[in-house]
Amino acid sequence: MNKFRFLTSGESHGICLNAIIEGLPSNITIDKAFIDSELARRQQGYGRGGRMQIETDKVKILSGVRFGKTTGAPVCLEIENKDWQNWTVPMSVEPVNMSDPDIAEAVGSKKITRVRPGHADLSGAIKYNQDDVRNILERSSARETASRVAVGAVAKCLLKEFGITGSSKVLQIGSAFDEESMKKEIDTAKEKGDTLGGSFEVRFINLPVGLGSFVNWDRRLDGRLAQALMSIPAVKAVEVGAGVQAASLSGSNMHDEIFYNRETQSYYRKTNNAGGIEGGMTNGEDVVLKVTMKAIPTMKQPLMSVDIKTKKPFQAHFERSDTCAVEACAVVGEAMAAIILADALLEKFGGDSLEEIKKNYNG
Ligand code: EPS
Repeated sequence: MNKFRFLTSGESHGICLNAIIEGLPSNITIDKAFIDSELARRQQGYGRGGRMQIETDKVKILSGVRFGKTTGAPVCLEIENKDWQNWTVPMSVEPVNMSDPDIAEAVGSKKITRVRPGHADLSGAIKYNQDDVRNILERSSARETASRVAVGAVAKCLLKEFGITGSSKVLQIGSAFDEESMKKEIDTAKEKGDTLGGSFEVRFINLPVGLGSFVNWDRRLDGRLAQALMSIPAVKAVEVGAGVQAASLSGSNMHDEIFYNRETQSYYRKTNNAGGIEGGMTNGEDVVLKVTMKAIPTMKQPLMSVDIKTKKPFQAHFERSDTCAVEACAVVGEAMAAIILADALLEKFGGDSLEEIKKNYNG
């Protein structure tokens, strides 16, 4: 069982987003302002759309924290959807009176039957037996990643107690590799009603040796990180260290030679093609991950698809969207990596209070 586990709930245009975290030890300092600043980072980035102008994501901590510190009880987080005010009728939890023409119009205008290629719409509608794709996209929307960033920020509060910190940077947008040409590509895509993907790096530093394990497949840290990062909507590839380049590197070029520093009494490497993970365990070097995100499937200039009601060809549905959300995705990537590293840290040094974990860690 995961030591640090969480569940999220909430729809993109529902009342709010939630998360419950379980397994947090007591006495961890939880900084609400820090969680909010992480949520604000997720909302930023060149090429975001109209929704981000409506929302100012802020966390409400509902349980598990007292006087700024965890008590060991589950931590419940809530993020309000400001846009909910505009969706009270079409997203009503209670049944609505469809014989009222105003209500029928409000609900009908938000009904979606023109599925978007590349999104969860069609498979989701078939799987959950829905004739209104709204019931699929409300939950499959990347809005859900706001919850994950809040949970990731809590995981970072735990990691910070051990000097472990994370960061990310955008590497590529479309075919552009520097900021100016990235912005230009986003502007051009926006003009055309198109969208763009890209890639980013996530890096964590100051990790102790031995998080994760080689003894069974599901304990390998690289596998766990890859799963967590692949679970972010629109992510199509995750690489560790040299990643796909490893295919063309010979053994002597790939592997990082090992040295010993007598002063600090620790092993080190001068290169990091392993990305900080050997044998499914941290080796003490930076954990370096590269994540590739596809272009967002909601497009102003939509692709051809089929209306699931009439089965006739139609252009896919467009409400509004981001042109590019790679910068936001990088913040979500940091959060997911932080969650896995917090889980692996608790697994190795586990205890019920911060003091107990520190004792094990220092040992
Ligand atoms: C998002 C909120 C969504 C989208 C976007 C991400 O809000 P809305 O649907 O109201 O515009 O802007 O999600 C997608 C485009 C998608 O395809 O999932 C957010 O909060 O990041």
